[in-house]
Amino acid sequence: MNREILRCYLVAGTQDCRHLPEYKQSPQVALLTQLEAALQQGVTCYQFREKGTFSLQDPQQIEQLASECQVLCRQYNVPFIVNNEVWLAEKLHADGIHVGQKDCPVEQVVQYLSHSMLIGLSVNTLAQALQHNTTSDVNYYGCGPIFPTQSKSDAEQAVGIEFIQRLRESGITKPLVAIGGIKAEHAKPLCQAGADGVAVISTIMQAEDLSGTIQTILRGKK
Ligand code: TZP
Repeated sequence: MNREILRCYLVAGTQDCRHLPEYKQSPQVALLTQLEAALQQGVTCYQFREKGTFSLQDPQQIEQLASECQVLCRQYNVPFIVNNEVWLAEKLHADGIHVGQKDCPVEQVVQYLSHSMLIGLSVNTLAQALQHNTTSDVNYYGCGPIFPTQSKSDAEQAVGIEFIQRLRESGITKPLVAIGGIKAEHAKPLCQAGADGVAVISTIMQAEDLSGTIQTILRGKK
């Protein structure tokens, strides 16, 4: 896979839009508006993650929204990745699926999919990363949380920037994207430690200066 797509990776669903003015009108409009603004400013990948207390629950509404997000991503030539919901990724022919350690095992995901797509896996320990290091079924690792996060209620212990360096020093060669509590100015030290980019929810969804935030993230990787 092209590691460049991990440079500025936006993860978001309607649960991350409650502060936006459009949310009162419709959570879906709020997400689509902020996603399009972020795409215009140059995010390199988008993960549709509709999850948690304030997320949509109706599968039809979820599919409709995911499909609209996918259309936007196509317009900007940005990969559209689905979080965890293998049925949705399969149905929409997404560009990828991202799974966590507690989600469907990667081997089962591969078997379920009728066509090939990128597979991302969250890792929080070196052992987890070593497990898939030499297999081709996982295309990239999402590493973290790097710092404590407000956006995931069941997040694991924060691992710090050193985790990325440790993975590289231990021979992990797969593309790595750092996630969890990351601010724009962390992109540079994380990339210097060996990350191919950073994935964020709140830093982009709550940005006061969206353009500046995304440019700073993109400049983190030289
Ligand atoms: N996985 C690990 S941390 C996290 C996810 C989905 C949340 C990241 O959100 P934020 O707001 O960028 O800390």
